Amino acid sequence: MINEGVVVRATGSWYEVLCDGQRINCRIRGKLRLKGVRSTNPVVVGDIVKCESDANGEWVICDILPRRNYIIRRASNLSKESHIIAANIDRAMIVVTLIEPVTALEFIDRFLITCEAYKVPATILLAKIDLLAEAPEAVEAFHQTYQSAGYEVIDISATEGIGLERVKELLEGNVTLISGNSGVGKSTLVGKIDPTLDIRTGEISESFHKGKHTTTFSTMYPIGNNGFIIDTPGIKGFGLIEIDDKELWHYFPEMIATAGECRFYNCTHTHEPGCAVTEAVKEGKIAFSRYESYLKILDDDDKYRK
Ligand SMILES: Nc1nc2c(ncn2[C@@H]2O[C@H](COP(=O)(O)OP(=O)(O)OP(=O)(O)O)[C@@H](O)[C@H]2O)c(=O)[nH]1
Ligand SMILES: [Mg+2]
Ligand SMILES: [Zn+2]
Repeated sequence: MINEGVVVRATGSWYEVLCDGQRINCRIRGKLRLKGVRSTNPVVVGDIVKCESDANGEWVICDILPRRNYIIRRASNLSKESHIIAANIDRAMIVVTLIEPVTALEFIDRFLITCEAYKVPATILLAKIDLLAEAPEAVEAFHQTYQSAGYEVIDISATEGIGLERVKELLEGNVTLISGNSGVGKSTLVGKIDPTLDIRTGEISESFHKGKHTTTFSTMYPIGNNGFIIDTPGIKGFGLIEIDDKELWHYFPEMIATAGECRFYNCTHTHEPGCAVTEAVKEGKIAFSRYESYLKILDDDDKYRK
């Protein structure tokens, strides 16, 4: 018997597949590991798979249907292997915090570049906004940076229930990936959106002000009437993969909007005279931190950085 379904939980050794409302625990066939993208995880949450039961009634995943899209990163700077965070998603929400912990802007930019490259709409959730009452300028500057780049930034506090209505609106009818550093409050948010879910959340370490990697496996939960939300383990670095230096600026929406005015059609927006992008940076129309990320990533052969 063969069933088709969506992978809703992936632990690396077994997979939970949702087939016609039924949850089936599956393993994967050895040879599946060899096919396709070289990645540390051959089957990921969001994958549409075929599974079959063997003579003993054990289920195995025997095929993965082509992915509509996915979010991929280099797993670490030492390894050449890639890690696919999730597949077949309608939107990625990157959860970021300005304190407890501090999310690096370059990390955000690398994540957004990957979303652009794989045509996944991205929304930024500025989380733990309750901790930022004393820092309205920092919040305003953050909004300015990313809204001028073309992204929606939603201020949220999962613990205080701020900003959740807009998040729920975006979730409706979609498969949404929730990603970000450890400890930014991804699982707390998912648990707040659907309090019937039993989701473990963690603390922030007192000495390092970082998360403790509480969520260890990616899980997709049904949400609202017709949506799904994917809670993922916190990630440290975001190494870019399959993104060419020459094309890098195509993944900055604000550069795309400006580059038509550059004097040279093949402008790299680094040193050329008559470059409209560098001009827009000088005028403050393009955020300096975004341009800085562009230059750093161009400079970084390995494309890996925190
Ligand atoms: N002040 C404040 N704290 C929050 C908020 N949301 C979450 N936290 C706290 O942040 C800590 C980490 O929350 P988690 O939801 O476990 O974070 P996570 O992003 O899922 O972390 P990983 O699973 O390790 O990736 C917990 O102590 C939460 O109580 C918020 O809106 N405001
Ligand atoms: Mg978590
Ligand atoms: Zn230019």
